[in-house]
Formats: sequence, C-alpha cells, structure tokens
Amino acid sequence: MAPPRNIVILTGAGISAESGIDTFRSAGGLWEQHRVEDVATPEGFARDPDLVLGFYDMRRAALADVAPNAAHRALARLQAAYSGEVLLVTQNVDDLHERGGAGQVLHMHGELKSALCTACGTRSRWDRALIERPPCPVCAAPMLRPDVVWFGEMPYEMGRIYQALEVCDLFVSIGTSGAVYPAAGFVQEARAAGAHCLELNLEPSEGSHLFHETRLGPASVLVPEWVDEVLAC
Ligand code: BJW
Repeated sequence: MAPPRNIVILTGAGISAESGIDTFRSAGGLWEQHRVEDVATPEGFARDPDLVLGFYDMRRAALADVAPNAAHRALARLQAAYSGEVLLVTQNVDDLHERGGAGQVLHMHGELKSALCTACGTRSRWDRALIERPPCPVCAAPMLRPDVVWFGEMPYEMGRIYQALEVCDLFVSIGTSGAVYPAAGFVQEARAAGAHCLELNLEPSEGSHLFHETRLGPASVLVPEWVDEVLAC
C-alpha cells in the first residue's frame, strides 16, 4: 500500500461552472458583463459602492438557486476517505464545496456569505443584502462590505497555504485559468517541493506547461474519476 501523502488541491470557477455559476474569463463570463476595475477593486468600491454592493448581493442571492455537482462531492469524499492530508484551497467565493460535504476549505478570495466591517475589521457570517447598509453585528457601524479579495488586496490564509505547498507531494489544480496571482504561482511552489502537479480543466490554463500532467474535460467527469484512482491506490 502506498504511504499516506500530502495533497494540496486548488479549485477555481470551473469547478462550479456545471452548477450554473458563471466563470470570470470564459465567453459570456462575469468579466464580459462587468468591468473588473468597477466591481473587483477597492478603487471601484470607493467610486461607486452601490454598484459593487449590488453586484455581490445579486451573486450571494443566486447561491440559493444552485447546488454542488459531482466534482464538489468527489472532493468531499476524498477528504473523508484519504489516509493522508488533503488541503482544499479554493479561489471561489461560493459555498458549493461546503454544501457538497467538504470538511475544511480555505477560501483564499473570501466568501459571498461573509461580510467585512470596514470600521472594526470583523468578519461576520452573512446571508442577506448589504446594499441597505445594515449595521455591523459587532460595532454597529453601517460600513459592511463583501468579504471578498479584490485586486491589490492580500488573499486570505497565505501562510497556511504556502506551508502546505512546501510539504506536498501531489498538487492538483481544478478549473482555474491560471490568470490571477498568487494562486497561479502555486504550481511553481509545489514543483519546487518535488510534488507531482496535475491539472484538471476544460481547456489548458495559462500555466499548463508547468504541470507534469494535464487532463482535459468537464470537472464533473474528471474529478470523480481522479478521486476514484487516488482512493484505489
Ligand atoms: C472548467 C469548466 C468545467 C470552465 N470543468 N473546468 C503582474 C504579475 C503578477 C501579479 C500581478 C501583476 N499585476 C498585478 C498582479 C497581482 C494581481 C493579479 O494576479 N493580477 C493579474 C490580472 C495579473 N493579484 C492580486 O492583486 C491578488 N493579490 C495580491 O497579489 O496580493 C499581493 C500578494 C503578494 C504575494 C503573496 C500574496 C499576495 C488578489 C487577487 C484577487 C482576485 N479576486 C477575484 C475576485 C474575487 C471576488 C469575486 O468573486 O468577485 O477572484 S478576480 C477572479 O479571478 C476571482 C477568481 O477567484 C480569480 C481566478 O479566476 P478563475 O477561478 O481562474 O476563473 P476563470 O474564469 O479565469 O477561469 C475558469 C477556468 O475554468 C478556465 O480555465 C476554464 O477552462 C475552466 N472551466 N468550465 C472544468 N466544466
């Protein structure tokens, strides 16, 4: 039997695409419908907070109409059944990994169902709209913003992620274009640690050449197949 291994999995918008959540950079994706500078930067928020709050309120509300798919469920099955370590890192702000049964998930770009108080810095679980400027549950200031990471801001959990990459021996990137750093650089960190690097994607990502192996197809097919392989070892 193979010894337990340390697996780090990075997921992106592609894993939730078949659940009906728009990706960012595909044809018809979110960045064709909205300017990145307007809705995903601190400067855009300062310029037009109503536009930004409305954009995230709409996406938070839309979570009620989607469900996890076979790829989310397969990763949860892996986390539960694998004898080694499995760290699941997502760039996604949806909650489909959790609703698919995953245990611990690191949301490096934040979460739609969390609000960040710009007055006291508290992060609060949140599932209502923000556009009406509700008070912070801790300090009562009406200064909540979506708890998501915009361009120019520091992603969450970077210390834990880099620590895991340093000791991982399998790195798997699922459904991300490799266009956004620091996530796009994780494959290089994992390679430097001697990990085997596998990409599962509909199309090759920008950093596809950095992976030892690329499998192309829909996440709902590729991910359960790969999980079956790992659990059979
Ligand atoms: C399927 C599929 C199916 C479809 N099955 N697959 C120059 C060089 C290097 C870096 C920089 C630079 N200039 C600026 C930077 C830094 C900047 C950056 O990367 N900019 C780039 C544009 C170059 N990064 C930042 O500012 C970050 N912060 C930072 O760097 O802090 C300093 C720091 C330094 C050192 C260490 C640590 C930190 C912050 C980035 C924040 C990104 N925020 C967003 C918005 C979040 C909130 C929201 O959701 O609105 O995060 S942008 C957006 O892109 C979102 C995503 O998480 C992220 C990645 O997108 P993703 O998931 O890859 O989606 P897509 O649409 O791009 O791709 C979908 C993929 O799915 C495709 O590959 C399809 O093929 C695939 N797919 N269907 C399988 N069925």
